[in-house]
Amino acid sequence: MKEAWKEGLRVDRMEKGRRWDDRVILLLTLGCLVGWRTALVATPAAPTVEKVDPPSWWTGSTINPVRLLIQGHNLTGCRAEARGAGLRVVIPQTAHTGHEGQTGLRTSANGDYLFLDVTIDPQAAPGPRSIRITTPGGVTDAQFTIVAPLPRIGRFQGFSPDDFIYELMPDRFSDGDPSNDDPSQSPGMFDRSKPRYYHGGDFQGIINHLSYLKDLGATALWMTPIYANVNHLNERERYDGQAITDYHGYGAVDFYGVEEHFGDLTKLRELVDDAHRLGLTVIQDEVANHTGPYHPWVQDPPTPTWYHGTEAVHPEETWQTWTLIDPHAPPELRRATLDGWFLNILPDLNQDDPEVERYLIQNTLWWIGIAGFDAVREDTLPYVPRRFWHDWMGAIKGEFPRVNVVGEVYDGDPAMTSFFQGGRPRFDGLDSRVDTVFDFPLLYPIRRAFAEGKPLREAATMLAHDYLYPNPGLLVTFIGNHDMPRFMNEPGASLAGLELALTFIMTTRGVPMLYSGDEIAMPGAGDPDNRRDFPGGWPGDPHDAFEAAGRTPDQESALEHLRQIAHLRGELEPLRRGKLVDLAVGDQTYAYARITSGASVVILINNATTDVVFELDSGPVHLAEGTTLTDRLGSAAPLEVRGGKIRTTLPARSAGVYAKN
Ligand SMILES: [Ca+2]
Ligand SMILES: [Ca+2]
Ligand SMILES: [Ca+2]
Repeated sequence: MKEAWKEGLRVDRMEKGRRWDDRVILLLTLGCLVGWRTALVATPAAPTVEKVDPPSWWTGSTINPVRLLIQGHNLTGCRAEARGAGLRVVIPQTAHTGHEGQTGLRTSANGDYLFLDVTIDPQAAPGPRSIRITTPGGVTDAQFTIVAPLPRIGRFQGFSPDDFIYELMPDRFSDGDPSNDDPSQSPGMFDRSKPRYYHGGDFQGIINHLSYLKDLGATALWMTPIYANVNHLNERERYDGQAITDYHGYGAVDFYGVEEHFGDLTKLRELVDDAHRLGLTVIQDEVANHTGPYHPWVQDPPTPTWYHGTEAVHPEETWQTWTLIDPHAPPELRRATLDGWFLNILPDLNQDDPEVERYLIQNTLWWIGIAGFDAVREDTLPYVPRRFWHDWMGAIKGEFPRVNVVGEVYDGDPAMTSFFQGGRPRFDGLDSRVDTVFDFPLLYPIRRAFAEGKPLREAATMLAHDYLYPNPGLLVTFIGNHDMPRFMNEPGASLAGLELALTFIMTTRGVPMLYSGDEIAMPGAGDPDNRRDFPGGWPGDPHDAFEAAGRTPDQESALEHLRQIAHLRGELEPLRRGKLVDLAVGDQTYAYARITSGASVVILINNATTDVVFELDSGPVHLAEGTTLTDRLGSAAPLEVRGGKIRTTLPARSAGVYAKN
């Protein structure tokens, strides 16, 4: 009641203000007529609103009030009132460096940004609302929508070791809607002959092939970012003198927008819903470290400390990530790594500015809550202060307890990567609370052993470092991603080696991830050659690798192997949840088991170019004398426990995955 009374008063004041404005205009007009030309200078310009971030929020959220960042012009000294039931404007409480008008509302010094909190009544009916903004110069409305929360069943599920993640780049997977290949608001950026231009892949193309992913055995989908990218060529980042496009999505110009080359928010939600119907979870790729060089904030930041520096004056990224885990490093030594601009181009956000922190936290929750995502893949994790991740994770878990996060720590040293996995406080007293990271340290021995033919022992000895991680079982294992040459491009790579590498990540601990194209042994050097279009994803493609009939014998062999091992992993619980037990490690041999309370699976890998005899003590596997295990991949001879031993011969470059029938 009290608030309604206040709102009534505000309306009354506003109406008075408007009548006053009308009189000013009349006087000024008269003034002009009699030659008072200087009076025109005093005319306050009318306020305008161009954008409201976030544009919507749901009832019953842990975030209430919601902080709005309203972008427009001439907002200084404004009053604001919500119009429509269930929404109230409240004065933000946190400290802020901007101008504070007599109304208590804070704007940027130039009047282009207004920070506003709105409280959403838990009982509010979904639908559009507006916020009336009044200044001496006039009145305008900012649009905001109250939405109903998405039903939780089948959404916000997180991923687990039960999952197998398929990574794809939306622009390079499949073009399901040629009408968005060359959109009217961003023309001239589509050219399939240019590796750094848009190629036309989109959400519809992914929707069309969800059943392909399901058939492959994938249970989770990670798409590289779908934020809106700049609508013209990127002239700042050039290769061989040529401008590029930001088709990859890691240079957002609007964290609340969807890239129109891929589709719109409605189509994205259709994709997520369709994936959920098939039992696939969806992982959103997010970037909190930086924006694209053309983000409007770069020329007009909402606060003076929005970025680390300006386009003209800023630290350059020095990649000294060791300073971040060094207990002896003072903050000054870490600054260039935490605050630096990647490539000297990508504007580095300042998460120590409370408004930036609030913006980024709400942005993450908004995407999850509006689109129904299940998990987040977070880009460039080390380059953002750990205190931010701690707070950000707390907000995610508070709203969506099962949603989890995998962070990118692009480093081969487990002493580095493990530092960033949450679960325990580190020397700085902070627990990042980030659920997990990618297993880059295991990637390199996998590449060396299975592609180059170097000792497989390196992979086993890398796993010995698992003690460094709070939760090694949730590490995301992989044989390649969109940022490195393809597995098949390594010197010495072969189909047999690829299949062994896939067998290994599907049977060791962790959550296996596959980068689109590796299932058909796609070749490709570094970026951008590692981002070729998936064959068959475009109308008129000469071969359709989505269908068995369109695959070459090598493509079919690799894909069928992956399909078999992925489905076997789904069938045999120990491969997903079992304790990893090392049985024997040789230079080119590795024998291990995955053991649950009820079952064991034994995995033997021979990476040598000759046949090898395995003789193992069966004790650690708890198998009774006379037990027979058969190779569920179907090529090796059965194993029998005799005299407490398992003895078998494996042909060159082969593996067996043995379980009781
Ligand atoms: Ca398209
Ligand atoms: Ca765009
Ligand atoms: Ca940074």
